[in-house]
Amino acid sequence: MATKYLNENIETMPRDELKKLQSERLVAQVKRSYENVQCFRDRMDELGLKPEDIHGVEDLYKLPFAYKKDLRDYYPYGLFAVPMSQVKRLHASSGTTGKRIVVGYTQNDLDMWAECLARMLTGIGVTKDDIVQISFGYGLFTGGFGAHAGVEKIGATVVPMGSGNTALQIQTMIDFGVTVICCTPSYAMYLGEEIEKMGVKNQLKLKAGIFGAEPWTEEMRKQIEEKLGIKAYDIYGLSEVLGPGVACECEDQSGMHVWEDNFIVEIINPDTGEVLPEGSIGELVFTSLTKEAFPVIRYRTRDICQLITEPCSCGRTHIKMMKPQGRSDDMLIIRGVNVFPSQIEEVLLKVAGSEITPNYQIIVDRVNNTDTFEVNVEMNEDLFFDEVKVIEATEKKITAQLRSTLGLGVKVRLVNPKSIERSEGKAVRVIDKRILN
Ligand code: DLL
Repeated sequence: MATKYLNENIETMPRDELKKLQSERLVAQVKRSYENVQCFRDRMDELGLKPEDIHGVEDLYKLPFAYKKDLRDYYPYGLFAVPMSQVKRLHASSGTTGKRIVVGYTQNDLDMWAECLARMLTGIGVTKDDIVQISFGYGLFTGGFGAHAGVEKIGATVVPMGSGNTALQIQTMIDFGVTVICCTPSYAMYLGEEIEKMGVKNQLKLKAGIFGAEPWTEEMRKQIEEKLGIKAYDIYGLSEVLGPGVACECEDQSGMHVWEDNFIVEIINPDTGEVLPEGSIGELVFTSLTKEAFPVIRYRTRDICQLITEPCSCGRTHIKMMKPQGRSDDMLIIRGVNVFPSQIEEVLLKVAGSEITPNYQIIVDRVNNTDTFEVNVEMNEDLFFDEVKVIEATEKKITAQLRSTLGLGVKVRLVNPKSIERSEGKAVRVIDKRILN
């Protein structure tokens, strides 16, 4: 089958032209950010840099980094580069200390986002004759609405299902003749298992799936493809840079093309900030070239990854990123939801500070291909000697608050005082038993 492009000129643009386009856009973006974003201007000034010093991609390394913490420090709109009257949409995600981070989009940003997704959909053979079920969460999370706009752009039929209610998800796929499914890879595995249990695989019309928002392995890809009888494609993105669609797989399934007309990607040493040579493993750093409302320059993703520069069989010239291998910070991704241990600690202390000790442990595992999430917390002596129903009520109180803060189901267990193993160095707060290779 011949490769299909949504925007052939851009997707197959020779690399030297692409670099020229990036350079022009970078110069303009730096100037706009300098003029409109105080934090960026201050950092440039500190380095003695002026927008005129940036002539193109070759000067990128001179620019200051941006961090997730900045989004918290300038919460909610301090990093926006346009007046709110031009911001058409807001999305949000977890921040490092529990405070949400907020990102905004102008109409042009939303159009660019839809195009990124539409390029992927077209590239993997999705057309207006397809029926696409979106089982990413809708709402402040970027997954649902992000994918939705791409599907609408190519004129396919969108089924805006949202997450949860597995039986209804499967019934919908069968009844509506769904041909493409979008969700997290762990949820795809779960759907596959339920479909097997129900014995309804032969009633499905699925041919492809688009999965992302959390790390997954080639082994998981194989299993999902088998269980659902589809081809499974990877999609990467993060709220700060866009949402899903910053990088997308093509038919070749050999890495995700970063849409380099909209983003510059670098790999750096996470400890020193030094830019690493082609092919190295390090931290992904993105610069958005066309984003208007919320531009980021040299944004440190904390995702550890490798880029591939070899030409792709699909003919696209845009660089590919491999599956991210992990993160250089303590962010956990549980059932697609970003969770920081500090968020959990904050809730524990706030709701039950007088009944518990500050010793807790987060245990994450993957059972039947679904992430499990438990928090064990030590009671203090007073609670320990109290009635069982008081202990249960405390457990319930913590569970409810954690659920509502994280937007994620969790099992909380109050354990005996001094029963959580003490460590000699840093406290081991997180036990992540999921094995990702
Ligand atoms: O997860 C956006 C998204 C939605 C991507 C739907 C793909 C599909 P955030 O909630 O801001 O945004 O989380 C971003 O999730 O820095 C990675 O650590 C991780 N991540 C996202 N996609 C992948 C992927 C969305 N394909 C964080 N593989 C990122 C591995 C991924 N990790």
